[in-house]
Order: sequence, then structure tokens, then C-alpha cells
Amino acid sequence: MENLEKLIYDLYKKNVRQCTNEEIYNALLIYTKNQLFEKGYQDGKKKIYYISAEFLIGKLLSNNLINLGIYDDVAAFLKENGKAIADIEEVEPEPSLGNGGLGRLAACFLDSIATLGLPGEGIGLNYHLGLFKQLFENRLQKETPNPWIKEHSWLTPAGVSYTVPFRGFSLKSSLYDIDVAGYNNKSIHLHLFDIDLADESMVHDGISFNKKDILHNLTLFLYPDDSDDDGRKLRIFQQYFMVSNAAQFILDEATKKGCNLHDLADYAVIQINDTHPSMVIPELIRLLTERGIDFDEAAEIVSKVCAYTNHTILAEALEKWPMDYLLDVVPHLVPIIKKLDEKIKAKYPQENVAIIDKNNLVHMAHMDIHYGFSINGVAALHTEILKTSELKAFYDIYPEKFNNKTNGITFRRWLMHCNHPLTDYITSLIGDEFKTNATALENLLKYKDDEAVLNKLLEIKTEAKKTCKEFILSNTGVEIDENSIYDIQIKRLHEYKRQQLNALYIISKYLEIKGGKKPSQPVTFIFGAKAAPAYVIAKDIIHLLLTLQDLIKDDPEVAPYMKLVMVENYNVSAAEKLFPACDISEQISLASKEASGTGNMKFMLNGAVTLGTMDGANVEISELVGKDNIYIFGESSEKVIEHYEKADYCSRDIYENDKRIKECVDFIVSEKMLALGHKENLERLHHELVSKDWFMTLLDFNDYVEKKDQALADYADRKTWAKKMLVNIAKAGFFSSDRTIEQYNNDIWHLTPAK
Ligand code: CR6
Repeated sequence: MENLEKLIYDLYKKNVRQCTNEEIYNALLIYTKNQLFEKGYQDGKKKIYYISAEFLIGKLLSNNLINLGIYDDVAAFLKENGKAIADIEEVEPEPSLGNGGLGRLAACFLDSIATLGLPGEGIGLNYHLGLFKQLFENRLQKETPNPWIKEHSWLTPAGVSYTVPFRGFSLKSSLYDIDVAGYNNKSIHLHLFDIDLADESMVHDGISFNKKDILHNLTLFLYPDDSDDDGRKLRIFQQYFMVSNAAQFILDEATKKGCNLHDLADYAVIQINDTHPSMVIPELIRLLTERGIDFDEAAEIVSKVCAYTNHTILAEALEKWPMDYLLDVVPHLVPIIKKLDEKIKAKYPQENVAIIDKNNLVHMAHMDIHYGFSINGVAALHTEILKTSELKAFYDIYPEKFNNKTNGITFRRWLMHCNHPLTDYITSLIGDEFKTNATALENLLKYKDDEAVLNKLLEIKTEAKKTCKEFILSNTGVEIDENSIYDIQIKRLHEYKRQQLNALYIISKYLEIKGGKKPSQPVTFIFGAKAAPAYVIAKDIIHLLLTLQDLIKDDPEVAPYMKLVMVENYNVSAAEKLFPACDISEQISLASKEASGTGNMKFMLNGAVTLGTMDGANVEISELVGKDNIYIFGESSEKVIEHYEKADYCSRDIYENDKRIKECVDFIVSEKMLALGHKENLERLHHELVSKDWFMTLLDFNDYVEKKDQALADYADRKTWAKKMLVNIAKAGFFSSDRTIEQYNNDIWHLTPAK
């Protein structure tokens, strides 16, 4: 650590003790960037380019130190000098480059690509204000900008620039790189393209800005409001800017290595992460034809380079752009897309596989499937549903293109970084192997009846709950009890994820307590979720939760037995405090709707027990841990899909015929709630549940209550519970993103890992 000490002195002419946390952070940033640079980068003839609108990378300092193998040394050095690494971490702003699971997945994948020694890069955009920052005001979500780029940051200008043509003008780009360290291995780059004239000062009243001023707004926000035409067009501007830069960059790199463009597939494979980067297909074709390759061959080359990952079966989340928008923004792509569509229509005349439909909408996913060589879902059940229902028409044409890649998480961040005590204890029991071979966690199973081990796991959990309690106090001002059961639901707010089902359960417990039935063990219900700014019902659900939070807190009859807290501005840093502290992991989406989920894996790895539906990766979790170590409830995905096909689900029937359900739902608009909350929001939500309930909350309510009550009761038998925790941790190895990436590489990318 002499170098670090010297660097600090050179920078500030002070010794470590005299420096502020900000100064130490800045010095560590420079120090770590130098170390990463010196260690070097993965390279090889063929590369994977992972193009994604989101990279939810989280704070980077500690992870980089862990992956460089110097975390313990740096922490000890700081400690010797009277500083705590945890305080230094607090200084780092969290990069705001992602939204939810898809973006965090992309970040985990970069870590694993680097760790496995695969030549690869991430390509995306450098959003200055990122996804909005969430504030609670008046028990409502308020959106504000989330600036994260300070004078010193992980971004390094790469000196690369391209020109991106739009209708009537063109925009110059500048590239910034972030190094992503492999664990005990070289780094890879995350390439983030930006415009030079981004103007943060144009944002006013929360997150409003002139959506037409593309020259200055293109890289301000991730997912700008798309509730009007200008907002939707801005998304096309962003997407095309991202993929045109990516395509130019990829062709440049390949050519420099000797590629003659005809053999592009020997140099590059592109993973299209959801449909946001889909325009890379016509853009690459455009660039190849510009360089003298004829159209048919260009289309063929691109089809050998591009692979597509589908992350959802929600129809409204599969992008379809009106042709008019494309004509307005990227007219030069339109003839290419039309030609691609004609080729398909000539071969497959059926309407449901067309790229351009009869309403002149361009189906981005359809283009990916026809002109990509691989289509993967993100969990076994999800891929099955794609094959048998959502994308069946395509599966019938191209069965060989479809494959599953169950999602994963990097254990460096989601265990080693966020839960040092558990990591150290596991290491003391079974050694280090699990850090590079996650399935070695199964060696823990031999301790499943060892009382000392089980007690130690409980002790570590309680410590994590105390740390989380501090975090929640500072985030929300609410003091929670570390001896209560922590029941946690943290994820984006969406009706299909059914935070409203959890809220109805809480209401039912509230009513029980008011009726004199006291629970034997206090429970803390913790939520964290952002709602898309234009998603009205999701924001109403946030309002319901915040109103319930206060109602419960201020009721002395109820408060000793339960608490509800909603964390403000849930993000990666908050997640790192919450996952280690959880007892019960809420994974309660309507079966068939959650493609995979990855929070479910993070909870499991940190010793929480899942309460969930047979949806997404929950199915695989339940197969791995066995029925004694998970609480499963709710209608199966087959039945749910059948309900949708027959359109025979009627929430009002359930509401009217089930006394308890009616009572809980009506409580939303009870006098007590209306005295605290807003009539408009609560009534709209009540109406939604009774008359629509698209995601069948009421259908699963009774089974949910039964299984959740069971889980809470089982918690009292501490030894049996600790055994469930141990089995969950031991079986989590399958969900390492190293496994996922190995499968991507073996089945799709075919890269040669560095030794
Ligand atoms: N919202 C899925 O809904 C999955 C991630 C990553 C999602 C979620 O179940 O785990 O992708 N889908 O594969 C999209 O974002 C479209 C998500 O994050």
C-alpha cells in the first residue's frame, strides 16, 4: 500500500489521517483505475459485443478492489489510518445507468465475461441524469434528476468519435469507457457513447425538458417519458445513436484485426439485449452495403453475427415502432427494413410473423428473430412459454434458433461484496473454491444438522439485520426491530409483480390485530420500488403502501406487531444492504409473467427463504432446494395462460363472493385510509382491483395468505429455519452468472477464453 500512500501524499500533501473521505475516495479512484489499466484487457480474434440500453453497474470501488484481489489490504491500510472503507464507499455516487433486472443482468454479465477471460465489451449510452431519482412527497412518488458524473469518475474518455446520421442533421459522438475488472483476471471495457452538447440545465420541474431538442437532450435520461409522440421519437433517437455508434465501432475493430467484412462473423458476435438495440441489424446492413457488399450477402452476414435475448412476454413491453416515426428519425433505415420484411413475406406470408404489420408497425423482436441466429429466454419456464405460446409461430419456423439461458448473478457483488461476514464464514467452513466455482457451495450441505453452524448463520443474519436497520433509519426515518421477521419485496413496481397482493395481506393482518388476534412474532414488511413516471396505477400502489406505512406506524394497537417501510429511491446500493438482511423473499408475480427474476437469486444466496409463485426462475429455485425449503403458492402458469385465452377471469366475482377479500380490498377506500391518503389515487386503485385486476391478484389471495402465515409461523423454530437458510445458500451455486455466461459462450458465442 506504499504506492497508495504516496499517491495520496502527492495529491494532497497530507497523510491519510488528515485527508477527508472525499479526498481518499478520489485518490482510491485514481489508484484503482491505474491498477486496472496495468493489469490489462481481455483480447482475442473474436469478441462478444453486449449491446444494451441499460448497465446497472452500481458503485464500483469495492467491487473493483475485490476483483483486483486488494480489497482486504486496502481496508486494513485505511483502518490503520483511522478510516473505515465503508465510509469511503459512501462518497461514491451510484452510476444511474439502469432501471431494473435487465440492466443489472447486463452488469453481472460483464463481470462474468471478464472473470472467465472472454474477449468482450459492453456497449451502451452515457446518460447524464440516468434513471430518475425517486423522492416521496405527500406519500406520492416524485421524480427528480439523478446526476452521477462528477469531476472524478470511473469514466475515461477514449478519444473515439463517430458521426451518426439522422433525418436532416447528424450528430457527433464521443466515447467514454468504464473498466470492468474480472475476478483475478484482466478487465473488459464498458463503452458508453455520448453527445458533446448534453445540457443538464434544460431540465426543470422534476424531470421535464424539451423533448425535441435532440442536440442537447439525447443522453440526458434513460427511458425518457414516452407517453407522447416526441418522447417516443426521442427513444428512437437514443436507440439509433447507440447502435449506429456500436456498429461503426465493431466494424472498425474487426477491420483493424484483418476482417474483410465478408468474414465478420469470425470477429464479432452481437448480443441484442431486449429490443432496444434491434436497429443494429438494419444499421449494420446499411454500413456493409455502403462498403460494397450486396444487400443479400449483407443480410446473411448480419444474421450470422446477431443473437437476441428476450426478457419478457408482456406484449406491451415488446417494442413496435410506427413506420412514420422511423421515417421522421432514421429515414435511411426504412428501405432496408422494408426489404428485410419483403424477403420474409415472400417466404412466410402469415401476418403474425411479419416485421411490418398491416398497421405499419415495425415489430423489432420479429426482425431480431428472422435476422438473428439465436433467440434465448432467460429462465426454463420463460423459454418454454416463448416456444409454446408467445413466439410459437417463430418456433415452428426456426426451432433450432431457440435456446434457454437461465439468468444468473455475480457472486462477487451479491455475496463477497455485500455480505463479508457470510462470505468469511462460508470460507472458514468449505474454503475458497466457491469463489471461482460456485457449485462448490454445495459442500455446505454437510453442515445442515450441525447446530453450531446453524447458530452462526442465525447470528450473521441478525448482524445483517442490524446493519440494514441503520440504513432504513437513515433512509426513511423509521426505526425497525432487528428481532422482527424481515419480509422483503424489492423490485420495480409493476402490477404483474403484485406489490398490491402483499399490501392486501398486510391489510388483512392489520384487520386481524384490530380484531384482537395478535401475531406471535413481530414482522417488518419492507418494500423498495420505483414506478415508471407515466404508469398511473403503479404510482397509486406506491401511494397505498406509503399511506399504510403511516397508518400502521401511528396505531399503537398495531405498531408493536408489525411495521411497513418503503425505502426511498431503491437502487443497487440499497439492495446491497437489503439482500443480506432478509428472512422472507417475496417473489409473488402472477405465474407466467416474470421472465426470470434475479432478486430471487440474490436473496437465496444470502440465506433468505422464498415465498413465491411457480414463475420465472422460482421454478428452478424450488427444484433445487426442494419443497421443505421454499413456500410456493398460487395458480400455475398453464392455468393462468388458459384464463387469458378464455378471458374468463373476473375479479369482481371473487370480490363479491369472498368476505375477507372484500373487506381487505374495501379497506383501501375506508375512512381511515381516506383520512391520510388521497381519494383520487385510492379510489382508482380500488376500482382497478375490483373491475379489472389484469394480473389476477384476487385469484391468488387466499393461497398467498395461507402460505405466508405458514412461513411466518415456521420462523419461530429457529433451528429448522436455519437449516432452510443453509440449504438455500448451498443450492444457490447454479445461479452464478459465471454459469450463465459459460452457457452463452458454449451455445451462442463460441469464443476462446484466455488461459
Ligand atoms: N424487468 C424481466 O421482467 C428478468 C430481467 C432480466 C426483465 C425479469 O424477469 O429477470 O428482465 N425484463 O432478464 C425486461 O426488462 C424487459 C426485467 O428486468
